[in-house]
This record gives sequence, structure tokens and C-alpha cells, in this order.
Amino acid sequence: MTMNNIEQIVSDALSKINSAAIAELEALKAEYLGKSGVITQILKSLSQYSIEEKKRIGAEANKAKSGIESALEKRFAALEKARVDEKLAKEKIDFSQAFYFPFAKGSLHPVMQAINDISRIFKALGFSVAEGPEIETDWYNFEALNIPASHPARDTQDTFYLDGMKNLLRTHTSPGQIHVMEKQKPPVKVIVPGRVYRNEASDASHSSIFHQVEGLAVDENITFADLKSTLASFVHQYFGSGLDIRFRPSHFQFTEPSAEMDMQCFFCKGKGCRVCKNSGWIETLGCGMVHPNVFRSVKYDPEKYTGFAFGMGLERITMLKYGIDDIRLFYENDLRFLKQF
Ligand code: 2NM
Repeated sequence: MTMNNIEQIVSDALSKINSAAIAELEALKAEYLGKSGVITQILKSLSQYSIEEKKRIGAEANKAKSGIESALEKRFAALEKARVDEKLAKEKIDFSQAFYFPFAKGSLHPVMQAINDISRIFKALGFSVAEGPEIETDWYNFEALNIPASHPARDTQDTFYLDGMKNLLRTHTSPGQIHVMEKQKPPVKVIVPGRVYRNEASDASHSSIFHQVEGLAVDENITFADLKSTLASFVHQYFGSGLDIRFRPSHFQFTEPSAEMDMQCFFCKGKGCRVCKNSGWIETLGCGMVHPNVFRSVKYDPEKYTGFAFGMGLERITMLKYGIDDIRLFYENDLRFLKQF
């Protein structure tokens, strides 16, 4: 066994390895390095040589062994990488093409946009946003809000009762505020947006399902001036800066005193036009100072705390803002309507 022999064996091995397919590498490894492989045989046969030759041939054979080993590893790695690269290239998606699909871009429903816009404004004024259940009991929807059993708002004409008279679909979002006050001591500043239900015939300005946002602030020393400044800030941000607001006496069971708030017509700035029916003012929302009986319902001390509350119909103010003349457009899902928002 000469150096030349071993060199020849290694150079044959390398050329076979470097042209082998991935599946052939295992066989080549066995051929050279396996139990009866060429290199293994050389190492096994060393005993027949002189000490001098053992050293020389042994060193040479070990060098050949590690050379072949590393050639096998390199070849395997290269073939494996090529295989993965090819697989990935096949799977590659050209995302620049994805946007040519004829999918229409969706958008939020105008009522949902109004909820988001109004929530953002009130959050900046320190209010949190809460939601309550749409199925309520008589207590939350009426009794706790100072609406006694004989009150006309309880008329079965208006309320959808579910099972007997126990559960009902909420007719306003105020019960959501009762839930908040039951869980939280003052100070409370919260708005509750949500869907409400009234058992009444629908027409261009009425729907049996619609949406409200109601707001509530309770603390020591809350006054009607706080109500005015909060609602003025809302009107200026949502409808337009510089619009005047005014309050007219009204009645709600859950507030005393109660008021309707008007804002100057944002369309004609008070001059009079078809939007404000020539009055220069637009009825915007109902509000008032929370009735002491409401505080008693949630075990707040009415001698210690005062609060203001307000409520508005979302479809109504969205109709005003965008000049929509029929509430039913909100529920028909006609894309020609929805696409405008
Ligand atoms: C309105 C008008 C006036 C109102 C009152 C309450 C509560 F829970 F504090 F009693 N929530 N919302 C309220 C007051 C709602 O809507 C036209």
C-alpha cells in the first residue's frame, strides 16, 4: 500500500461523491468508510507492516478517512440546500399580484364609525366606554331608572318582552350605566354605546332596532355647568367648532331637571335652511341631572353625589351629519349606500 494508492483512492472517492445524487451518498459512505469499506480495510491491514510503514500508511489512511467524511458532508449539505431552494422557489408567492384580485375593500358600517368617533372624543374627555347586555330585566331597564310600573314607557306597545314579563330587550342603553354604577363607586365617567329595541312600526325616521350612546358622570359637586361644557366640547369636535348649543326644558324619569339640547345648524350656521327646517337649530340629544332615585337604586348617597347624564340616537345624528333622509337605509345593506362611508 503506497501513498500513491491512497491518493488515488481518495481522488476517485471525491469525484464519485461530487457527482453523486443525494440518495447515493449513503452507499458511497459504506463503500469507503463502512465496516468492509476501502479505507477501513487499509486501517485493518496495518498490522502486516513494519512500525515505520504503519505510522506512515496509518496517518495517510486517517487523513483519507476524514477527507472523504468531510466531502460526504459537504455534498450532502449542498444537495439538501439545492432541494430546499427549489421547493421554496416553487412555493413562492408574488404578493404584488395579490392586490389585483377583484375583492372590494370593506369598511365599517356608518353606525359603527359613529360609535368609534364619539368614543374617541369622550375618551379624550376622561370617559371610559362600557357595554351592557341587550337582554335585560325589568329592574335594570325600568325600575332602577325611576320608571315605575305605571309609567307609559313600560307600555307593551313599546317594549319587546321575552318570557312573560321578566326579561325584555332593552329599550335604551341606560341599564348599562346602572350595571356600571353597581360595580363602581364614584367618581364615574362612562359612555355606553349599543343597540336598543322598541316595539313600534318603522318608517323613514323610526326603526324597531336602532343604536344609542348614553353618557354619565357622577362625583361630588357635579353641576349642570359640567354637563354644558362636556356637551359643547363634544358638539365642537363632532359637528364643527364654533357651533352654539342651547337647552330647552324637557322630561325624563331618570333626570331632574331634564333638557333637550339643540345645536346651531352646522349646515347653514344658524341662518336657516332645509336641514334645520329654517329654524337655525337642530335637536341633538336629551340630557339632565341624574334623579336622586336612580342613585338610591345603586346605593349611592344622593346627598353626597350629583351627576349628569345624556343620551342620543346614533342613526339620528349620523343622518343629520350626512344628510340621510331615511333610517331604513342603515339596515338594508345596499352597497350603493354603504360605499359612501
Ligand atoms: C337620556 C336623557 C337623559 C340617562 C340617564 C342615565 C342614568 F343611568 F344615569 F340614569 N343614563 N342615561 C339619560 C338622561 C339618557 O337619553 C335621551
